Amino acid sequence: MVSFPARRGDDLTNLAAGRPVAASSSQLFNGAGRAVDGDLGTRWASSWSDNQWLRVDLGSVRQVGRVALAWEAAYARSYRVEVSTDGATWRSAWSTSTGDGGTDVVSFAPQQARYVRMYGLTRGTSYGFSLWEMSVYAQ
Ligand SMILES: [Ca+2]
Repeated sequence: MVSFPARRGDDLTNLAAGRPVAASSSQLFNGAGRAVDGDLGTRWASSWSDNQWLRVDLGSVRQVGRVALAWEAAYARSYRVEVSTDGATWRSAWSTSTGDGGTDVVSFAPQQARYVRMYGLTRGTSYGFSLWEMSVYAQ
């Protein structure tokens, strides 16, 4: 887990809360929307294969500088946090190949983006990728 303490005056609004989401795959009863419903008891889960993603649409281009990912037991070993202004061209804002589950709070140089996605490259278990919640912040 990597964490950066917030400072007084920081905007702590979760830009992903309740926003439209899409995923490369979802399990029945564990749809993509469950990763942004603000409930740490509901989750998104992908099919049981590598290279799966979950994308949130912030609604407009915003400053994005921090993403929190609360992994269920089915975590990602390697994944990227990617951002896009148009949903078509993506750039990596942060990545790891040593993911160990739990909650990852990742910070990076703030950038302008409308879409943010978790791109799971390899799984930590034989199951899929599963997130209780993914939240996005300006900084
Ligand atoms: Ca949830």
